[in-house]
Order: sequence, then structure tokens, then C-alpha cells
Amino acid sequence: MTEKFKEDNKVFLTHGYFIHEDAKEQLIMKPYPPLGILYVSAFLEQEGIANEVFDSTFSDFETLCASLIKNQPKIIGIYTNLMTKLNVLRIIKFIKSTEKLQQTKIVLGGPEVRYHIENFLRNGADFLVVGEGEESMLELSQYILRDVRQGESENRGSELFKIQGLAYLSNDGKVIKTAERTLRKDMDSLPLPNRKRINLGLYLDAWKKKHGTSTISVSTMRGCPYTCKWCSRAVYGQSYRRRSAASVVNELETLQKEYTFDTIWFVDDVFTISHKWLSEFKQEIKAKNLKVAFECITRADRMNAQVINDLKESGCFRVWIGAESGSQKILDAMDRRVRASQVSEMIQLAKHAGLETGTFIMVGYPGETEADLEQTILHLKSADPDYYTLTLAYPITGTELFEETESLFTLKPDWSSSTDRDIDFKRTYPRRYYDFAIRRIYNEVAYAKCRTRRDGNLLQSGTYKLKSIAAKAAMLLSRI
Ligand code: B12
Ligand code: SF4
Repeated sequence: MTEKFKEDNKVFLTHGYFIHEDAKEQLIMKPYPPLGILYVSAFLEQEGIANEVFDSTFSDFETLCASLIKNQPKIIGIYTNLMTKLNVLRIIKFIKSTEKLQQTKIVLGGPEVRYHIENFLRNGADFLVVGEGEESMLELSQYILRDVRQGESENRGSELFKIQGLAYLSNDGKVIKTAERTLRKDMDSLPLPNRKRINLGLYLDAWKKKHGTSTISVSTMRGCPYTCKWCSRAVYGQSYRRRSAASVVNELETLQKEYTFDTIWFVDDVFTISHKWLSEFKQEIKAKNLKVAFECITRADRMNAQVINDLKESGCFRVWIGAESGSQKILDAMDRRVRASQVSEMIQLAKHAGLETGTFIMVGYPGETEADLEQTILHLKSADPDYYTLTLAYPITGTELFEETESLFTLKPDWSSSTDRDIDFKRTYPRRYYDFAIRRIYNEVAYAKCRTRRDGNLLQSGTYKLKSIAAKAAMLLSRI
């Protein structure tokens, strides 16, 4: 039986993301709550560990610090990803330099910790939770809170070492890593994210104000069995575990009762990975006569006409189909395990079925030449998705892309003052080339869209074409 702790043994969960610091996101304004800590919070609560969530998204560093001083928590747990890492280090520094917080144990979790263990520990974190968070955080919190109540026990080290999924420093400063956390099989037994701990209305309002509609994020699966070389699988590894369709539909129903929102975004890596699950999901939705509108991400090789039909009938209005490149050579180099033609075909099929479509494009992958980029342009023109995003490839620590490019790094600033996004490697062309390549893709595809729609005015399509030609010339010049 799980031991219940006193109310005052507080765990304080937060994340280091402040939207007011993120100029790009302020323009996009599609914020999502931190689901990871909401899952951890719900699990701790279920097991009797009182906890607070300080949702930093719409707040600021100073308010977070003031709240910490007011609460003086026994434990602070911070979600960490590669973008929020620097703020997490700032929070740690603040705690370490604040007298009233000297008893607070700092625990980090999330995707950024697994491959930076020593750095985080040497920069002040007391514990790292590596991988799936709920059970490790529960056992660690029980351990820490017991210590706080009873003082240091003689068996401290051995007890701690038995907890899976942890990293910490031993008394003599050595990095200790405990066994890998066994991945939880039964997803349905996890409590739903503790959304009541945060003001979800702030997210819904921000969406509504900017886009006229609002969205709630929901997670139905954990892990991904694919092997794309640039993708980080630091939390759930190469696994596939999923909640039952009935449990997901119950969550959607509850959300509809508790909140006013327009659409759902499934944060899953490959929503249509199991056709059986999708069909059950559709049946559950129909059985409950639930009206939902959702968007999701998937892979073209896990789609077909039936899947598209099931998506549509269960309420999908927009499907994002991963592409990354229009060049098969680059897709193969990424170990993407999909054909560019499949992606194009599924985008077309989904469009004909009345779904909105989106895709993701990455440029600057090792080995990519201008001919590959031109193929990507052709691919976007012929597939003609309603939306696409363009990103410059960068190596995330722990990925195969990182290993493959490490010897080519031209820029890798000091760990404690940079993120992986600041790393650069020797690409086919100089760095500046890719800024123009992105402009060229964007304008050339916009030009083609204008032409095929035939409603775009001539001036507009001409402007896109001119910008595309100018970008192409700049690409050429930047290669000299
Ligand atoms: C949804 C999502 C987004 C959304 C919303 C982010 C949000 N607020 O939730 C958007 C689109 C905004 C986004 C943006 C980015 N994302 Co993103 N995103 C995801 C995605 C698909 C799902 C996240 C999620 O909700 N998972 C479900 C929850 C339950 O899992 P979890 O968060 O990992 O939490 C578990 C554990 O990590 C742990 N845990 C988490 N926090 C804590 C805290 C403590 C104290 C403890 C003990 C445990 C713990 O316990 C949880 C339960 O087991 C993941 C991929 C994935 N499948 O997880 C990528 C992912 C997290 N994103 C990633 C990246 C790279 C980005 C960007 C940097 C992309 C970019 N622009 O280059 C930005 C950064 C944005 C930012 N400012 O933080 C990477 C992170 C890699 C890394 N090392 O950090 C991932 C893993 C994708 C990938 N496979 O490469 N993202
Ligand atoms: S990119 Fe998508 S399909 Fe590929 S490994 Fe990552 S989550 Fe899986």
C-alpha cells in the first residue's frame, strides 16, 4: 500500500516556459499546457502526495520565484526540454542562491534530461527522472519526504538506488544512474492529466482571441517504434503503448462537460499507427454520439483510404502527414521508412475526402543538395497540402543525427548558456544559403498555389515568383 503523506509536504511542479519571452510564439499563439507535469501531478495526487502546479506559460520568472519563496516546497519538479533548458538552469540558480529554499530538493524530468545527466547534476539539480515520469517521481517523492520527516537514514543510498529511472550524485560526487524505468504497460490505469491544477481558460482564451477557435491537447499513446534519425525518443523510447479507445473517448466526453472549446489536438506521434485502434475509436465516438473535431499527426505508410474514412467519421478535420523532404535520397538518409510518393498520394487522398492536410519539411539535412531541395519544391507543389512548416535541421543530443554530424560541428557553444538549436554543422552549403532556400521554397510554393487556385491576383502571384527568383539568385551567390 502506498504511504499517504501530510498535506504540508508539498511538491511543487513547474516548467520553464514563459510565452512573453517567445516572440515567435506570440505571433503564432497556439499555446498548449504542459501535459507531462499534469500527468505527474495527477499520479502523485492519486497516491496521496499533495502537489501544486505553477504553470509558467502566461506568467514570468519573477512571479515564479515569489511563489517558490512563499511556498518553500520540499521538492520542486521541473519539466525540461531543449528550448526551456536555459530557464530551468536560471530557476535552479535562483533556488540555490535563496536562503529560504535551501531545503528544497530540485528534480528535473522531461525529454532533455537523459542525454545531459552530468551537466544538469553539476549545475545544481539534485535528482533527474529519466524517461517515463509518474512512478519514478512518486517513489522519489516518497523517499525525499520520508527523509524530511525522519532525518537521514543509514540506508539512504541503497534505498534510493532501488528506484528505477533516476540519476543523482553520490556523496563523493560520482554520477549514479539507477536501472531504466520499466515502461508502464497498462495505460488506462493512469489518471487523466490534472488539468484542474492550472487555469486552462488562459490557453483557450489566447487561442480564441487570435484564431477564433480554441483547442485542448490530449495524449492517447506513448512511444514510437520508428527510427527517424533526427527525432528524440528520450522519454518513451522505441515503444508503442496506448490507452483503450473507450478511455480516450471518455476523456473527450469529460473535457466537453468541463470546458468550452472547439477542437482537440492529439499530441500522439503516429495517430493512425494501429488501424484496429482507430476503428475502435470511431465506433466508441459513434456509440456515444459524440461530436468532436480533432487534428492529429501521422505517417503516410500508416494510412490508406479506409484509415482516411475512419479519421473523417470520428471527427478529424485536419491531418498532418510527416514528409520532411521530397527527395527519396534524403528520406532514406533520415531512415524515415516512407516513400515521398506515398506522402503525396495520402495528402491528395485526404484532401479529396474533405480533410485539411498539413506536412512538415526539414531543410539542410546532411547530404542534401540543391537538386534535393528542388524535388522538395516539386513535392510540395504536387502534393499541395493546405499547410506546411519549414525547419532547418539541427541535431538533438542523443539522436543518430547528432552522432552522424558530431565530427562536422562548426558551432557548439558552452553547454550552460546554449541549447542544441545553437549547434551548427558543416552542411552541403554555407549556413546563409538555407535562409534563402527557405524563402525560395516558401515563395515558389505560394506562387504555384496562387496559379492553381486561379483566384490569386496576378500581382500577388507575380510578387511570389519574383521573390522566389531573387531567393534562388541569393542561394547561388551564397555558395560562392
Ligand atoms: C506537443 C509537443 C509540442 C507542442 C506543445 C508543447 C507543450 N507545451 O506541451 C509544441 C508544438 C508547442 C512543441 C514545440 C516544441 N517541441 Co515539442 N513535442 C510535443 C510532443 C509531440 C508531445 C509532448 C507531450 O505532451 N507528451 C506527452 C507527455 C505526457 O509526455 P512528456 O511531456 O514527455 O512527460 C513525461 C515525461 O517526460 C516525464 N516528465 C515530464 N515533465 C516532468 C517533470 C518532472 C519533475 C518529472 C519527474 C517528470 C516529468 O513524465 C511525463 C509522464 O511520463 C513531444 C513528443 C512526444 N511524443 O512526447 C515533442 C517534443 C517534446 N518536442 C520537442 C521539440 C524539439 C520541440 C521544439 C524545440 C521544436 C522546435 N521549435 O524546434 C519546440 C519547443 C517549444 C517550447 N518552447 O518548449 C522534442 C524535445 C526534444 C528535447 N530533447 O527536448 C520532442 C520530444 C519531439 C521529438 N521527438 O523530438 N512541442
Ligand atoms: S519522427 Fe515521428 S515517426 Fe519518426 S521516430 Fe519520431 S515520432 Fe516516430
